[in-house]
Amino acid sequence: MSSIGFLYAPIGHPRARTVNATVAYTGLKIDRPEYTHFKDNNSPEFLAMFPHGKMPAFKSTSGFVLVEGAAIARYLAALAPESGLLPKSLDDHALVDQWCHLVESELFDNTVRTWLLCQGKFGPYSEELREIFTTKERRVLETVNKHLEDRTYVVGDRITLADITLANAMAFALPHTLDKEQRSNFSNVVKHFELIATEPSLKELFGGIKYTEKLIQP
Ligand SMILES: N[C@@H](CCC(=O)N[C@@H](CS)C(=O)NCC(=O)O)C(=O)O
Repeated sequence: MSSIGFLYAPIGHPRARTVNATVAYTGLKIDRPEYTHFKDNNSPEFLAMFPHGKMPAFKSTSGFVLVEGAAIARYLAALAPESGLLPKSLDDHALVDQWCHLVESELFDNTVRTWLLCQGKFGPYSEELREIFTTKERRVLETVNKHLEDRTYVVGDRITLADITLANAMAFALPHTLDKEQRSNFSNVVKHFELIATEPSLKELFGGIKYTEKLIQP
């Protein structure tokens, strides 16, 4: 198999892990140019290809360029239809999109916001802001937890991009915002994460995630 292109997405970076997991699961061959985050993405060469200046970013061997992790992951999954990451049925495919979008915008983004708040990136720490992010995070966790009550995978009976997107969000939440009590409140989601993390091709990315004993503090 020849390389399909170039991926600018540091392995293990939470913003890039869904794309990296998609590459790992599909087995697609891809080149990874040397990349130093917050340096190379500001270089004239990078900005000429990707004017928004953010990673993850992809350029195919024919020069097609794409940014936004979710879009890149979908594109790569579509290049490997035999992976099953995007179901053939239109309805199931739409459901995968639905869960990916819900999980990324409501779970991942709100967990990251709590983390940024605690790092002082939004200015002085505010309990009110934290409460807003946490409420949103727990609301979506409740929805997903209920959905997984009688399901192994998010959509259908095998791994799809929705499972990888959820695992990526959990890989950020588990070390920061899900202490023992929260893990037991959302035990179906934790069990789902543990299943995805043992998938051989995904072990390297999700297998070493540490669970936190206490909620992240400012
Ligand atoms: N919505 C984008 C967000 C990408 C993103 O925020 N990337 C950050 C990761 S730290 C970045 O490259 N930041 C560089 C910068 O802001 O200069 C996605 O999901 O791919």
